[in-house]
Amino acid sequence: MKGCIFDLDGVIVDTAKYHYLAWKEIASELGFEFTEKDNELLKGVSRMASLEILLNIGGINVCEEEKLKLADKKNKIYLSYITKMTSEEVLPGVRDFLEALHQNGIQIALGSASKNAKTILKQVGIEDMFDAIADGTNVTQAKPDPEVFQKGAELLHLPAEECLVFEDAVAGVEAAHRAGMKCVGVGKREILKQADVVMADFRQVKIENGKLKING
Ligand code: B16
Ligand code: MG
Repeated sequence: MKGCIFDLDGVIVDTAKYHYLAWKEIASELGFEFTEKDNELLKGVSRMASLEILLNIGGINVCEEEKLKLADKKNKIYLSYITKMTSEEVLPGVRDFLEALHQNGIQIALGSASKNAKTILKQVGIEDMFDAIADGTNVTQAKPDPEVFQKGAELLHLPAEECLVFEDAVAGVEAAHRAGMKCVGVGKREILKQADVVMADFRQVKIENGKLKING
């Protein structure tokens, strides 16, 4: 393994709560309730696909122009939250693990659907730890399509079999496998059934003698 590719939301930071607050505000303006359970459906899904799901939940039809306006409005609300994030919001064990990878000469890439990925990494102070960024700005196909992880490997100049993916979403695990990469699920085994190994968080992983050791 020469490279690690990380999903962002749910793996490095918990931005799902900010996506939720922003979509909830949009739903409320449109006159319906959007619950935390509904929000689970949006994890790892692109912004426009998320909006389609939201409108479907509310049983609302709007024209394409209005959809773009709503997505833009949601993003402005979301940005108002993420621009207040602090370095303390990097999830437990992540920073130490990124440093360990760096010390062991293992390359690091991001593989996220978000168009705000760089803003978030910068905001929490870990942007410099990434050798490459594949995100919603340089990838068009959403997970479970493998494009985002293929792009990450390409930017690291590594073949797929040399890369390991860290993902919290079922669609992300599938995307990693379709890219020909092994995948560590971050979260619950009951949900991430297809992952090669599952761990609760990054306090469960270390590097010993150049090899990854996971207490899954
Ligand atoms: P944006 P990930 C995903 O991030 C989120 O899980 C998903 O809820 C969001 O809609 C998507 O990014 C797009 O985000 O509106 O910032 O472009 O898990 O792929 O890192
Ligand atoms: Mg995620």
